[in-house]
Amino acid sequence: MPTPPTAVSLIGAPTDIGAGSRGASMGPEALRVAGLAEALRALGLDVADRGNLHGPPNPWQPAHGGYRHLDEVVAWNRAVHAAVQAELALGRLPILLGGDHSLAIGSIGAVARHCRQQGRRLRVLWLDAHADFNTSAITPSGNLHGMPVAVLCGFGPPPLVHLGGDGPALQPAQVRQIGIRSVDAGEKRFVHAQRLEVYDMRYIDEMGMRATMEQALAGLDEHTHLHVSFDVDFLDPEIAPGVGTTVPGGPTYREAQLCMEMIADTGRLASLDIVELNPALDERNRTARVAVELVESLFGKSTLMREHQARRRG
Ligand code: EXY
Ligand code: MN
Ligand code: MN
Ligand code: MN
Repeated sequence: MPTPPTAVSLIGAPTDIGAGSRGASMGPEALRVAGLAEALRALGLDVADRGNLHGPPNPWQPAHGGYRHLDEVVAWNRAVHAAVQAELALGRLPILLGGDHSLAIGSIGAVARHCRQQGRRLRVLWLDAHADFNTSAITPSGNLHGMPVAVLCGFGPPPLVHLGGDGPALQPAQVRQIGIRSVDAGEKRFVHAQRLEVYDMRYIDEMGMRATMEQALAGLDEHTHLHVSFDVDFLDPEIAPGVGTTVPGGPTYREAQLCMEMIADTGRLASLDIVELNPALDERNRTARVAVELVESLFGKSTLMREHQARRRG
């Protein structure tokens, strides 16, 4: 059995700089209030909360040249990149507490650079209602939280594409997208052109979450660093109303939990983003609590019955 990670570091990035609505800046604190650190400690992990990063305020401006707040998004992502890189260098598993999903550019940029240095293979699981594969030419909004996968694959403004040094952070073949159900017209064409591996909700409905995850996780080995980018809007709005971009028809609680449990079973999880939680739109922090419960499953919390069944089977 692979060894699960034992030391994790929470990094707060309190900003909504890339989002289309305000409030994701309160995400890190809502996850803390929902008991994220305590829940992970209860699983036996060494948890360090590094506090919050700092960056520019949200000027709430319209798009220029196809992007909203590009300079500010670059500044926040530089801070995220440095913080994630520092934790990876310490041999700890970084957990980025967003903040909006544009911050995955810095987070995954640092992870990709670390993997190149260590000669490890990188697989990214993108759990999201959205493909986040827009560019300045096709975006309907200019919001950079709709573009991080494209940027990480080399399609975006140079200061973001080159945040981590040389070349794009990722190849499209390293990414698996799960839960997708809202993709813009131009974005859809670009997803096809770049041959992204997308397991959309239709696929999950027809094949089931188990078969979906078996395919998304196929080919991992002991040299693979598995990064999970968990956009909370992945979840059905019935269980997760506290996000800026709800899309009906997402995974149920149990489907999402099975997804997390199957990732945990690989023993390869090595870095994580929790993004797009918007406490201003939540109901008494219930979306934050659901996110914490699912992260517990991601780190190996399982039901007593499963252990019991395994023991009975011998
Ligand atoms: N595709 C839309 C856009 O680019 O504006 C909406 C993107 C929402 C992105 C959310 C965070 O995943
Ligand atoms: Mn997203
Ligand atoms: Mn999303
Ligand atoms: Mn580069």
